[in-house]
Amino acid sequence: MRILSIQDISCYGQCSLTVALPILSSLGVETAILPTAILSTHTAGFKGYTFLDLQHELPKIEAHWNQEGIRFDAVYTGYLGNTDDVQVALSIAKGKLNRGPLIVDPAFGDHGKLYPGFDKAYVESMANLVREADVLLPNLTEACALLGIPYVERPSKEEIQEIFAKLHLLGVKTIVLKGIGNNETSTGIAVSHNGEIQYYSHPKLPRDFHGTGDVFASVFVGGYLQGLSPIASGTLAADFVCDAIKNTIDDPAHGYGVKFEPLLTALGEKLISLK
Ligand code: PXL
Repeated sequence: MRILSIQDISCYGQCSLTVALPILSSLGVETAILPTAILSTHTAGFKGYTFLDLQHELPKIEAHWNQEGIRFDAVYTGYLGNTDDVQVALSIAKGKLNRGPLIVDPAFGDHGKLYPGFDKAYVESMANLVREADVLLPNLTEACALLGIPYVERPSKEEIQEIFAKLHLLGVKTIVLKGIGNNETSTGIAVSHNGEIQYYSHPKLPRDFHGTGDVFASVFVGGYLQGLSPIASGTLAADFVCDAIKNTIDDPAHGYGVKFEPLLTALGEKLISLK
């Protein structure tokens, strides 16, 4: 199992590739990277971050890999940076390098808002990538934005079914929707796969952290590519995010991400017990 993850590198701040690499390694998945941009930090809660766009480098890396006959068993994309980066990622993910599924975490917004620097054009370019995806991992903000419908914070079961139906019409086979059943004390996921919708809910912890979407996506990708079903992969990922938040919640100095590292050995063992 050798995959390619296409995302930015946020040098400091526990998100995107600095989260994906340790998690996927601990789940036994060899992961090559294609960084779309290098930022000094992530864009939430830091001011004056730097941003170096690497889009022009990516086709050169792709050409070299093709010359070497390198192939991947899946591509997993996350935060990409700008519309051109999405275009380049799309052409690479659908090109010769990838002989497996494309797993897309849209990673452009949360809580009804787009992340800084993103606009309607970015969402539309991400919709083009989503049309090619086999597995999609949106939160409710991203699902609604991709469909061009108003954000619903607490959708009914009927509204969830409608969101899934419309996303499937774009061409996606498997969808894991995050932030479902959200209330004061619990939250969860809904998974739509093979004509069936399954739910998993878990306690909601009283503090929000940045980067948990990337932690979720990375654990999901590792579990899924190691043979777990979509709902089992989503459950593994949701439980891991909860454990990582519990491990961080009492540390007031640690607000930029979650302290997931001490939990990685147990995560690897849990995957083995589930296989
Ligand atoms: O966690 C997603 C993410 C990744 N990379 C960068 C970000 C964010 C979310 O804001 O800013 C640079």
